[in-house]
Amino acid sequence: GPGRLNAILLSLFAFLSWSLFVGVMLRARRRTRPHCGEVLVLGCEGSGKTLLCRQLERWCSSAAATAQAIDSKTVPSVGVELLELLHGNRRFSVREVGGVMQPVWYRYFEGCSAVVFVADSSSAAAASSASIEWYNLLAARALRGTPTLLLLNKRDHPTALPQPTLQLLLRTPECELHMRGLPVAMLSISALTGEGMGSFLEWIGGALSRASA
Ligand SMILES: Nc1nc2c(ncn2[C@@H]2O[C@H](COP(=O)(O)OP(=O)(O)O)[C@@H](O)[C@H]2O)c(=O)[nH]1
Ligand SMILES: [Mg+2]
Repeated sequence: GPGRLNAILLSLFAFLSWSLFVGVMLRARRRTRPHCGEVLVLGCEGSGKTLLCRQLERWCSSAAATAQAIDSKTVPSVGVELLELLHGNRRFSVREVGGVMQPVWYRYFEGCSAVVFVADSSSAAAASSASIEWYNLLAARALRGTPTLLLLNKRDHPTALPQPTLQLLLRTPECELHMRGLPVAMLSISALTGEGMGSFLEWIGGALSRASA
């Protein structure tokens, strides 16, 4: 009868408005997810910062991580580039500051929750330049207590230096000794193939939660 039809329509209406309400709430929650901080990406020119950021963007997109290659043609970045990313339930930003801006890197120290230094490991010359900047960075007083990561990039490269040579050039064992007690870590990665990105994102997650704790 008409009573039954009314009841069906009423429950249909109730169901639709409930789903609308839930949808709006979920969306609002997503939007108001707290910002967890900023990851500062530094490194010499051509070390792979821009490609790394592109890789990060891809890993953080909803399309999830695929083994598919990304466009490796990058344009040397002048100045500063800022990315807003969402990974898991973390919203954070990534700031790339170009190698030519090295004299003003320190200006960005205060606003960041974590520092990533990208080192090109594809040649002895590149690794040596990286080593100098890396040690300057470690000496920066403003970064005391900030989680800092040394990323050995371009591990896929045909001329990538063997690990022992790299350790010698970057003096990583000494660095560990010297920096004992400081939150310094090291990871091997390829911004081109995405190798090591999982561990890198894990490190970012840990650093951001430490910073917000
Ligand atoms: N083989 C290889 N090439 C890379 C890798 N990362 C960056 N490159 C290349 O190195 C060059 C400089 O990279 P870019 O991201 O612009 O360096 P940036 O100046 O630090 O931003 C580009 O031609 C990249 O495609 C990597 O992991 N492996
Ligand atoms: Mg760049």
